[in-house]
Amino acid sequence: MALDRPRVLSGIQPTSGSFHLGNYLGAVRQWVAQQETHDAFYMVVDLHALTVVQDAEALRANARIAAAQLLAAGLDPERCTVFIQSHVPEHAQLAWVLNCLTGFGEASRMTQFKDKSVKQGADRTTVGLFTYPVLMAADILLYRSDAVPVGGDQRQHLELTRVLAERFNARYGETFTVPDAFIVPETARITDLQDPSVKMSKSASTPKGIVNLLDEPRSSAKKIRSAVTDTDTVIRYDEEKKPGISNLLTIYASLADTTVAELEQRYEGKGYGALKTDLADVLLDWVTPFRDRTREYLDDPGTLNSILAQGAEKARAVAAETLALVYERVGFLTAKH
Ligand code: AQP
Repeated sequence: MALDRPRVLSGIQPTSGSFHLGNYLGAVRQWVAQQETHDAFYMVVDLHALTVVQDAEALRANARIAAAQLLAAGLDPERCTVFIQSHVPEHAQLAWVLNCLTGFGEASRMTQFKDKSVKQGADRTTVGLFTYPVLMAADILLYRSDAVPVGGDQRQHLELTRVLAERFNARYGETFTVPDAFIVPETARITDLQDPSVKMSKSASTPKGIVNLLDEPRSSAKKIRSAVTDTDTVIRYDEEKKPGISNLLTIYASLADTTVAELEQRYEGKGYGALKTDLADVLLDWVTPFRDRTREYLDDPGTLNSILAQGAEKARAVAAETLALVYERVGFLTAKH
């Protein structure tokens, strides 16, 4: 990996057995593209997953399944670094330092926390969920990432990361790179197939509203065919008036590597049924080999383990260097003192 390339880092939670279409189109697809142009670090964020109750065996299994899906999606360990967050202890160590730099009010304003904690109730909401964005800032700043490819729901967390980097730099001297969010506007928010006013999400979507990549492909195709649209008949992108059709056009354009404008032209005079049937087929053709490749990685734990061990080693080399500098800057006793 060329050293002069800008650096990217991003992560995905192993909170359910399968990624969904929003995770793939909003984030992972960009990761695959950026391994060609960037010095790229991608991780399965199991520390973040612990912010909600997890069964230990299920979490372990899901971390492997998540890593296998990243490889199946096209991440190549020769071109990027793929690792498991808990294999690099520096994430939690830097998070503590950043926690002590974050205002309580500042953290309280994170909308994702507010939404989730209201839904769960105060007693079931962990302090870990509250400080989740600070851990995310640590993830990013440890690698001095220039850019962070994420879906639109992470924009506020990225803003906090930038604020913390600038605050640390101002207080202790230039240490962190202030990263930019890399959000592809077209796919920043894939919506629920049954309620296109909300984002597709593993915690909030109904089973019919979410396409899980590892589900039986025919059942996913069926979900596309029964997606909620509107009473109009024209196939046109209009997020406000036609959110359901617009979501399907976004998914279609992205999976088929074409543009929404081209699809609008192609489907002029045709009904919603034709668009849905064709998109269901496109999804089927993409997701079937994806599932097979994921299965192959899971059936070969030796290879998967060795990819993740190598990834952790490469990640730690970078993370340890940053943490050592941070410890020195904040005034901890080190071997030098
Ligand atoms: N619907 C979406 N559209 C576009 N991007 C999305 N992402 C998630 N949902 C959409 C992006 O996927 C990446 C990994 O997400 P995550 O594992 O951190 O989980 P998340 O964002 O918490 O995903 P969910 O499904 O929304 O989980 P819950 O319901 O638990 O909150 C991120 O880059 C995210 O932006």
